[in-house]
Amino acid sequence: MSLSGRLSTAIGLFVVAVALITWSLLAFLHPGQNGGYTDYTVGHAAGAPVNVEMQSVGAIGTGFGNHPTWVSYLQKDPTTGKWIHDTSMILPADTVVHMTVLNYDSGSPLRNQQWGQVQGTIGGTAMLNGKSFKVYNSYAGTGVGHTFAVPGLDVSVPMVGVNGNLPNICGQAPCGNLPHNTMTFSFKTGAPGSYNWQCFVPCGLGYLYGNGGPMSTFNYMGGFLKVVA
Ligand SMILES: [Cu+2]
Repeated sequence: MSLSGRLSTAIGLFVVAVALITWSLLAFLHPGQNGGYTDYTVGHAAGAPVNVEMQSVGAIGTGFGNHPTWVSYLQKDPTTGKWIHDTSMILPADTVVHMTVLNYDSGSPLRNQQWGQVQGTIGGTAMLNGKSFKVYNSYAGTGVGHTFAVPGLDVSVPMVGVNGNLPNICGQAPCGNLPHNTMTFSFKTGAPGSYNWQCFVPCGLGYLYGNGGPMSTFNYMGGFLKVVA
């Protein structure tokens, strides 16, 4: 190969290497599809409540990243209405948040019965398919799959599982009309700050005590609420 040929090959390879490094750095710094936070403050009128819709699934599938078998939450983009693999949000302070979580995952008896209690919501209750409840007994019924808990706001709500023996359990998000339980509840964001939210049910199957993998990876079983003035 001529000198100019070798030189252009070397330059070409160098450009590819730089592009790959930049891409992996950006992917590492911004794991979410929207840069890690979905913004509910755009066009928000002061005092108006905010609606957040999420879904929890037993397996995220191949459309949302590198771990198709992991359990995960997803969030509905309030602008496009599309399900995105992004579990963090920017919310206005001192604002009522109406949460709707569609849980498509099966459940099991809880290791800690405290996780079956609804805490910190407005009225101290949540709705399971339209019926109000304060405590879910995970030894009866279909068990609990996950929790949506914000320790900094004392909020915790169990996500009641679907019957795992159903033939049409969702195997890949987003799950559409497949069997699910609809959990609705409301809470107030309070003062500006960064509040983590997480699932406390050790649902990371195949990981040490169920607490690795999706339980300890951004955008799966937890995220952040960035509350702004
Ligand atoms: Cu979980």
